[in-house]
Amino acid sequence: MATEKELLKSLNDKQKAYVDLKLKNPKNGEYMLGVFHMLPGGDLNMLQAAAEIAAESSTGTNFKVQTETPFSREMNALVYKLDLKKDLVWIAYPWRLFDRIGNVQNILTYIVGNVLGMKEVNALKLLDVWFPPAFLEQYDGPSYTIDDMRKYLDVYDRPILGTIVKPKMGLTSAEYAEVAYDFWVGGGDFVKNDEPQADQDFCPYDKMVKHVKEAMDKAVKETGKKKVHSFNVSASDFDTMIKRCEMIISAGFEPGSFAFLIDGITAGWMAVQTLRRRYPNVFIHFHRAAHGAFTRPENPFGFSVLVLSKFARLAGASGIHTGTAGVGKMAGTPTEDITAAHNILKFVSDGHFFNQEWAKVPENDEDAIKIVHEDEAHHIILEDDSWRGMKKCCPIISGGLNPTLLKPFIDVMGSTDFITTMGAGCHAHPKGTKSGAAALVQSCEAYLKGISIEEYAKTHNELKKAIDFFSKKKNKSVEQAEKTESSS
Ligand code: CAP
Ligand code: MG
Ligand code: MG
Repeated sequence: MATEKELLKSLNDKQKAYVDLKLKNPKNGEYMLGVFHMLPGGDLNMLQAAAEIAAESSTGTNFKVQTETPFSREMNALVYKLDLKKDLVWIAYPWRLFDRIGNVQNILTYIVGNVLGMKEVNALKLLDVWFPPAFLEQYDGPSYTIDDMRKYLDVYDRPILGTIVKPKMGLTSAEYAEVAYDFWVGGGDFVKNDEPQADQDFCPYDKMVKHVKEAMDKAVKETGKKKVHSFNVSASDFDTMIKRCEMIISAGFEPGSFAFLIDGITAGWMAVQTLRRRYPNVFIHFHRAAHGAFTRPENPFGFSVLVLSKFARLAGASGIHTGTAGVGKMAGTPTEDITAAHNILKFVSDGHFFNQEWAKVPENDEDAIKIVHEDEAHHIILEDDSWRGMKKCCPIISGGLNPTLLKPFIDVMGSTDFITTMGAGCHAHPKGTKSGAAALVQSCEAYLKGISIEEYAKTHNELKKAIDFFSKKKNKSVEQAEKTESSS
């Protein structure tokens, strides 16, 4: 294996300008940092390929150009570390490169844009990122958080229990609202549209909103409990997205009783940040459909669930789906999904390569440091009421969960500070949605009492039926996947 010295000697003039393996203190505040798994393409070695990536993701192109200036060179991204055994590359990005009004779309266009298509690499996956404190100040971060939702629902010290209405599509607006009503009266807190819900002729958006309002009013009256509905406001264009938001607000939902769901990958980061900036008092629910194209472990190009989740917090999502750590139906591993969940929840947390502080906490501020390290505060309010930290973004845990899997997931997560949304896990219950919701509530009660669900099911029939049904009929495709995984 070539030494760093030999690798350095192999660089051409242009590549040399994008490498500094002696970069003093990359965490000096000038750089956003990234770590990639990378395999060089063509006949390039690791350092040559990494330099090409740093060039393309900052100021360069495939040749050194005559039009460079001393200042443009200061904006060069720099390869500052290599791990040749693990095929890892560390790159420092002068963050003045980025759109200064806090623009996530712009950053991703640089660091996982063209570079994913370059012939100079045979693999390029962004595994972790680090944001310097002053950089964080440019970004909104979440405004309305799960803490606000807990206050509204009066639900503490347990997950917020939710569902996705199923079938995924095909119900009329009245039928849709009926399912939501059944879940709420069954004891559930939170109902979401599924990620493709929009304005379909069999379920017109305005009628869906109207029927959900009636269903919610009825459920709140009957249960005496507040309820929340997360409406998918993703649309073909911003005007339509905003129109849908305004339709919900003018339908008379009280603040706190509704969230805006956005398909952040397919609708885009501009949509996420538009919603955050226009509706700071609404829970912005980031659904990540299509993230697998970038994040699946077997995909050599893209970025990790951790990276996606950190940028979602930066963009101001109140919550994002972070995966069930292999407990549910989607591909995902505990390390990846749980690291992501902790990184968006906590104030200070370890990533795969970086320990991220989501705030500028001056060394001498003993009180602030005490709050941060003691109660994992997610924001510090200064005397002048300005934020000095980025609030939490909550994990939304979905994908193939059912009441028998709630505790196994909590055990892996190590916290109940999340929203869970179970679709089939509720509506496939042999006794229907209301019982499915009751079974979810009972499985949560059992957890909180420290009783096994089997024990609790002896006196809770809906849970018993759920255990009989879901334990036996484990999702065939998951079983198959597990079999192939274990045999490979
Ligand atoms: C779950 C779900 C969610 C996925 C998203 C679905 O339904 O509504 O969109 O969970 O995956 O459409 O599959 P089920 P993730 O509860 O019936 O599985 O949370 O991993 O982003
Ligand atoms: Mg700020
Ligand atoms: Mg869905």
